[in-house]
Amino acid sequence: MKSKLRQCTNCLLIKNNQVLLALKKRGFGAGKWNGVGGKCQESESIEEAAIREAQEEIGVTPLGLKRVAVLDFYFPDIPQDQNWNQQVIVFVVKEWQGDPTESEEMSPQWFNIDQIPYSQMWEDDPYWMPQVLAGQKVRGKFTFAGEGKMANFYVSGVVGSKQK
Ligand code: 8OG
Repeated sequence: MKSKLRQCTNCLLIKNNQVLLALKKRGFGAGKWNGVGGKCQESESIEEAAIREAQEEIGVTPLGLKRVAVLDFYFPDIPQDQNWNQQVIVFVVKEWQGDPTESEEMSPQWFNIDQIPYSQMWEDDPYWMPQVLAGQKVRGKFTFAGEGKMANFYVSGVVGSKQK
């Protein structure tokens, strides 16, 4: 059964102890480093969406997608009709075609796995990305206050509140 939350993809390309992140140049999450991805369309599977988004954003075609995390995001302060709540499916990609290339939307760069720029990323990322990069699978749920401050989280059995 399909999740009731709108679904989005996020792909992390990995090679030689490095992960490819891209600086989002416009729209939701502008100014933040992130994996590549976006909203899944009605007509496509989540894997098809992940491949399309990687092609559109950095000119790369993933050849294998490993589903590593399912993350739910809730924004209770944002009116329901603005539809900010969503589920992000995170994939690790170790084989692809094409060289990562800048687009109008994203500017890609390789980072060592121990030098991820968490201070310039979504606030929830340090709570799940290290586990994913260590080869673990993660289930996460995050609640944001206002437009972007993480308030509460659940990550694979760990429940917490962010210190203000
Ligand atoms: O299509 P759009 O650019 O809005 O897609 C948003 C992208 O950002 C998509 O890849 C999913 C991803 N994303 C969120 N929230 C978070 C988050 O909290 N952390 C990370 N790393 N990615 C997120 O929408």
